Amino acid sequence: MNIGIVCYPTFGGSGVVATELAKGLAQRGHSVHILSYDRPARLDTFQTNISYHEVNMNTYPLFEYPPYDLALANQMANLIEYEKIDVLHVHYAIPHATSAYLAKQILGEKAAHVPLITTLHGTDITIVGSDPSYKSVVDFSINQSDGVTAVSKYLRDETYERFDIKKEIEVIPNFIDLDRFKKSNKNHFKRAICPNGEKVVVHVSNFREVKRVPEVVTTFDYILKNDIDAKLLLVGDGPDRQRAEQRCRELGICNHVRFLGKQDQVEEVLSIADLFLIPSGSETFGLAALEAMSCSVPVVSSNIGGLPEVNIHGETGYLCALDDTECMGRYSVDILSNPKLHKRMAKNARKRAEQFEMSTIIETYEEYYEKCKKEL
Ligand code: GMT
Repeated sequence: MNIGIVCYPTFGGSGVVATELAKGLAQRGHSVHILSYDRPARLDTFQTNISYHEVNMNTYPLFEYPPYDLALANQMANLIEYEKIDVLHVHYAIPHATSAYLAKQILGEKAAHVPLITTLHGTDITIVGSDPSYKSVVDFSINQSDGVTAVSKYLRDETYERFDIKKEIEVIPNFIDLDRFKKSNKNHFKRAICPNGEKVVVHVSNFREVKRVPEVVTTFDYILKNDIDAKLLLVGDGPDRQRAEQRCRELGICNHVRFLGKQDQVEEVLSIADLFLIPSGSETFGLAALEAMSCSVPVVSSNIGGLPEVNIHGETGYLCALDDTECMGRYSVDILSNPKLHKRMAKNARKRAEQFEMSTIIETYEEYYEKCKKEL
């Protein structure tokens, strides 16, 4: 098939999933065209059957807000007309599903055979999409899609709850490359960071408020106060970094915390991790948790959103009520101080990750594309 994939280029989950899907489809012989305003972070190597199309936007003095949605729709129409794509798959509803609808309207009959598939990822529904300033447009655009998928059961149910959706939403979960995300020997790295054999606690995110990074620091402080010699590695960057740094200073634990910034090879950091913390206030799936689990790292998380569909309480880690840093701290101490428990959970975490194996989920997308094409 000739497939158009539209996504955000950032380190955020939807861009990562879209790019990994594009790479997986290309490896299976499809031609893939990626459309975005910048090169996606995970599109880091040349692949013969992937073409990247950057959305060109000429600004004009009149525009206080350059109309990206229109430039995107224009380029989507070109993709359908000249690259002859068979399927247009957009990741994140805003504005991608709306621009895609417009592109199809522009082409009329010429685009009638091309299904528009929208994959919902999270904040496009739970936060931004539900904002009254976008809600009607999101509602309309989802209903105009020929196929709609959500990355978890939670997100599917939440979408039905918040919007007036007449379409059937198919749950196709996020996936993981088990060969890339596996525990590998990084002893030199571990020795450099933890010269005294300290335990390693890791958090990876885009440091948005919803990720509760200061709470990661508070939980880590509980771990230290309970006599666990440990280091906290924080991977990523974003709006809450300063608040997290401030929390370290207030607690006087800055010498135990390393801010590593954005990293391309997260699996290397995860390879030396003993525990992964993800106390998010909203999380429709939690791809970061799945990446950690695939590297055999037990997870302590909040019990909200799609996280319980990934992290199984008492098996792959523990779940705590939102904002309960004491509960997260207690469970973290349990795991870090009990080698037998740690070993069992690490093994279970990897086993659980195997259920989200990449090629199986990519096949599910292929079947879904075929189904949507047939139904047109
Ligand atoms: O988490 C973010 O801030 C990024 C966001 C995105 O849309 O790029 O991630 C969402 O999609 C990911 C991939 O499907 C999910 O794993 C994340 O749980 C979800 N984030 C939220 O719901 C906050």
